[in-house]
Amino acid sequence: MEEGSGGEEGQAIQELLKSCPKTVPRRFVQPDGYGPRDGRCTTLGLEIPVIDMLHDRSTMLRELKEACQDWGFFQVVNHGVDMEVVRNLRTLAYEFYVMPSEEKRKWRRKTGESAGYGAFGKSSDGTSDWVDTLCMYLSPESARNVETVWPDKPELLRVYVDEAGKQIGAYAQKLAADLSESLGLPRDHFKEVLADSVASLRLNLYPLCPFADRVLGVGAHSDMDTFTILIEESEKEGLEVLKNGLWLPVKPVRDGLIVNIGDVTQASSNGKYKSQGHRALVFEHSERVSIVANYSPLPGVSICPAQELLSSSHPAMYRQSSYADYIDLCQADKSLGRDRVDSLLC
Ligand SMILES: O=C(O)CCC(=O)C(=O)O
Ligand SMILES: [Fe+2]
Repeated sequence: MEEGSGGEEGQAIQELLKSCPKTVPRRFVQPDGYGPRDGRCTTLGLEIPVIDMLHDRSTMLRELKEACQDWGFFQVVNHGVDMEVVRNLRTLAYEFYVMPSEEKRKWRRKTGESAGYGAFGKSSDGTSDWVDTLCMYLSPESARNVETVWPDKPELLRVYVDEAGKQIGAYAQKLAADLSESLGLPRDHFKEVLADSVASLRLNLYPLCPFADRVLGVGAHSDMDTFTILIEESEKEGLEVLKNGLWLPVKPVRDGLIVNIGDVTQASSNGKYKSQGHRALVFEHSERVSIVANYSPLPGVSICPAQELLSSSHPAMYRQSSYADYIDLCQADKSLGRDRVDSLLC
């Protein structure tokens, strides 16, 4: 997903719906062959792996490694995040999204920024996404934008964003260490990549969509970050993962977290772990709110394959780049789409 822009593209989807459009605005229409009905996987029984944190450590690490190599996506249960907090946050997100437009617009995303409220503008392939978002920075301390973009209504929203951010953040720390260990790296390897990491929490509302067969909530993309933790509504579909060239629906397990590996981890692991393409569908009769926590390095941090993974038979596949340069590269060339980490190939 790319940051929003002003004008029509910046108009919230909820606002657009108020004019009861009879036809779908062109900017949302997916190109031929890339629509929500195209390339869907109908193979019954194939599901992204589920990792149970209560399994014994060596089993859990092996399962983690296989999930990251084969899928780049997995669900986690018994993760330690208090799901009551998450449920309350989601309720507050729905309450925010039904507030009057003037109230929501106080927190709107400014041109060129990723934090704040509004439509997300263009997806990586240049088509607009059918999603309204509220994005808030949790860390580092200097990036926390509580006064400017964390809404003060509904009353408890800030409290729950903060608490959910802490809870999900605690699991993110464990995940970073486990990812390192599963690759045979020192447990603090990803901690170094993530040192004082940039963490954001995004509340994505996918409003009802009268044109659900032609548009996407989020177009096909990979995440540029180190990893993303997603919390979907229990058992509500919408998220799809690219598997063997086809789109496979994810069925969120009750009280689970969904993790996806980002481009930074693909580069750090020298291509062992996959930053997999994914997208989100929308529906005519069902809206949903997903909670998305992105963890990325600070802009100046260098991303490159870990030295420990390199040898004469395993030379570096990716060149070194600062994270800021990588983001600039991706934003300058939208055609990179979901394989944009390939732009760092040696
Ligand atoms: O909300 C979802 O289900 C997916 C969102 C996503 O992929 C993203 O925001 O990067
Ligand atoms: Fe994503």
